Amino acid sequence: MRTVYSEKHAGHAGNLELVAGAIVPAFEMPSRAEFVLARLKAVGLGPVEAPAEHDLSTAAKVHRKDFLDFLPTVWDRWTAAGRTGTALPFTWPTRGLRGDKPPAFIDGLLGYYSFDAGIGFVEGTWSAIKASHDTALSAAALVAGGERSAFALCRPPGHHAGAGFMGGYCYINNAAVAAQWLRDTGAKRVTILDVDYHHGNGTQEIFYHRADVQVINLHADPMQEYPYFLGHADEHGAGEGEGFNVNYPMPWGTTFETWKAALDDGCARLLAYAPDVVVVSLGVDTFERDPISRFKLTTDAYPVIGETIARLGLPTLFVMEGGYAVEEIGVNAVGVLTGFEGR
Ligand code: SP5
Ligand code: ZN
Repeated sequence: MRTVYSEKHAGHAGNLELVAGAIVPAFEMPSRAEFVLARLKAVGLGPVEAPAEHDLSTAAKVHRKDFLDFLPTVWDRWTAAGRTGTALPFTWPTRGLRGDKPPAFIDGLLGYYSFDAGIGFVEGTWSAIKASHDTALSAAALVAGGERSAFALCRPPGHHAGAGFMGGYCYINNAAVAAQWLRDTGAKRVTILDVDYHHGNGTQEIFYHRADVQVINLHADPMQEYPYFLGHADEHGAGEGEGFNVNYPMPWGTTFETWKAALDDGCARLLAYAPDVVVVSLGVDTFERDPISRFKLTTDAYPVIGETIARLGLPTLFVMEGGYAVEEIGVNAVGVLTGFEGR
């Protein structure tokens, strides 16, 4: 399997986040991608190539234009305000406030275009976001070009980013942009299968009213877990998208046995939809020792996930999302890929 990877992710470093009442180094850190890269080289998964540059025209079909225009300006606006360190939001337009009027100053804009504080910016953040987007599109092009599968080693991740907002370490929704591009280049139907521990709220929002992209999400129950405000079982799409969004919320402590039953059910829903291509939002924060998560999957589960996805018999694009047990992220993520390849 060919991997697309950009070293530019490394400029998105030294980020901070609020966890349990303290500001700490962000769990989403550069070493994550480096451990995955080292592991796929160690097992000889296949060639690793840099992405080509892609413009934002496909991203503009799944994200709002004003949001995409804002992202590259964050760091300049932050430094123009005399700031250093990490650009972070602290106020959001929730119920009772206006969500239709972006303010002018950077502090207000950061809140307007996000839903949480897990989206710090440093000087290299935009370049990493753009490279991650390019990585997803270049890997999608491999699949569209006839490869059975490809791996987009994206960092930062994407599935929490919605049409007009970032959040949860995510800025541009890489999997959504890839799915849109696959649609535009000939796929009639695309399924996004999101196996990250957290609900992919951004992906759900982007495609909620569409019938051409099925979205299947396996995740921790939002009654207990981040992102809290989306991901319930009764969210099944609306309008033309009715029936094409499928959620499998599961409680803290879920083991692979329960999780695998949800995956099998999701795979049956996927096959009934008969997509031309599958995009897997590949998070491995379901791992038992993930520092921010509470599922109980063990390392030997990941190859089984890969085998199960391979049995769908469809061209498959893997897009890296979460996973914060840094030492094990490589073994677990690459375990899915080698499992897919049947070795
Ligand atoms: C892509 C992705 O996996 N994003 C996840 C963002 C999660 N952000 C909120 C994390 C809340 C952590 N709370 C648990 C603290 C345990 N010490
Ligand atoms: Zn996650």
